[in-house]
Amino acid sequence: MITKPTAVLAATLLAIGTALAASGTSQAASCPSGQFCAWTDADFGGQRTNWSGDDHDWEDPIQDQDSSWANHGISGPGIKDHVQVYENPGLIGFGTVCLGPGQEINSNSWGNDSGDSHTWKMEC
Ligand SMILES: [Ca+2]
Repeated sequence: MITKPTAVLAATLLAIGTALAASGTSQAASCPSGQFCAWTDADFGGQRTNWSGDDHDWEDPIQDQDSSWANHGISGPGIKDHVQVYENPGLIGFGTVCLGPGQEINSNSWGNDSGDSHTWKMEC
């Protein structure tokens, strides 16, 4: 009576995990696992820059040229898995785009050509 529902639950969790893995592989943007990526053109086009950590002073070609973004960072409890981009170096000024784990933004008029720094954080 106990093992059967547990087995069903386990099977359900396994199915959810498989579905998540499947959706992960179907992401539009080409960005390495564990990294935050930004492109100079919308729709993940142009030149890509990618980071595994923070960068408080973006350089060419991505500085003030970012037009699409993807967060392929590792997610989990206690992990800084969100990415906040700022309009100025040093994580100051307005935030432009903020991405949750796995989120991809193919264009954003507010954040377009504005980024100068970013940091990984717990939430947006
Ligand atoms: Ca651009």
